[in-house]
Amino acid sequence: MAVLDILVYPDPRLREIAEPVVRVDDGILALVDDMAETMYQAPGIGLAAIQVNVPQRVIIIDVSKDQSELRVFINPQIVAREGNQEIEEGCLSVPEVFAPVQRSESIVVRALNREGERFETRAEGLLSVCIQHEIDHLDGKVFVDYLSRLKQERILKRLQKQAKRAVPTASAQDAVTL
Ligand code: GNR
Ligand code: NI
Repeated sequence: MAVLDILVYPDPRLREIAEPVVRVDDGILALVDDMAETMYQAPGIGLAAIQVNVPQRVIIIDVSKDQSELRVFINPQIVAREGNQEIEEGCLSVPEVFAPVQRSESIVVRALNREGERFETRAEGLLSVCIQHEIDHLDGKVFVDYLSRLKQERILKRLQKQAKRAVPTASAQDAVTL
């Protein structure tokens, strides 16, 4: 098991469309384990493989209070949706930024589990939001895409400042003085 690096917006690799998993093999299971360790230590309630630079259609979610209900969705598809809800979203790839986003209230998801078997489940509330947020990642989308251009520009500026704070390397300093 390993904690993986999480790509940070606006990294262009977050714009890739993830490929369907062809076979749920040991490599995919090892990826799921590493993703879980990465999500729990962040800490976050969801993670898409693309966020750790693996462009495959794998997402994990745990919305429990005590990190006891890991859910794994491989090749997830939303097959039904109903209603609307808006909650304040955050993203491990957009650190320290939170904003309300409109999503479907209740969804039905079809996916493969860790055994490679097909299953279907209904989700509402936070779980439903999280699944929609993660599937967006697989399609190269980030929650800030739903915000106004003004908010997107503010977020980009904030992340640029954060990056300078976090990594005061020679190259980052050069970029400022150019
Ligand atoms: O940790 C996360 N919290 C969260 C809160 C509200 C709506 C969605 C999320 S998902 C996010 C983890 C993440 O970035 N997943 O891609
Ligand atoms: Ni996210």
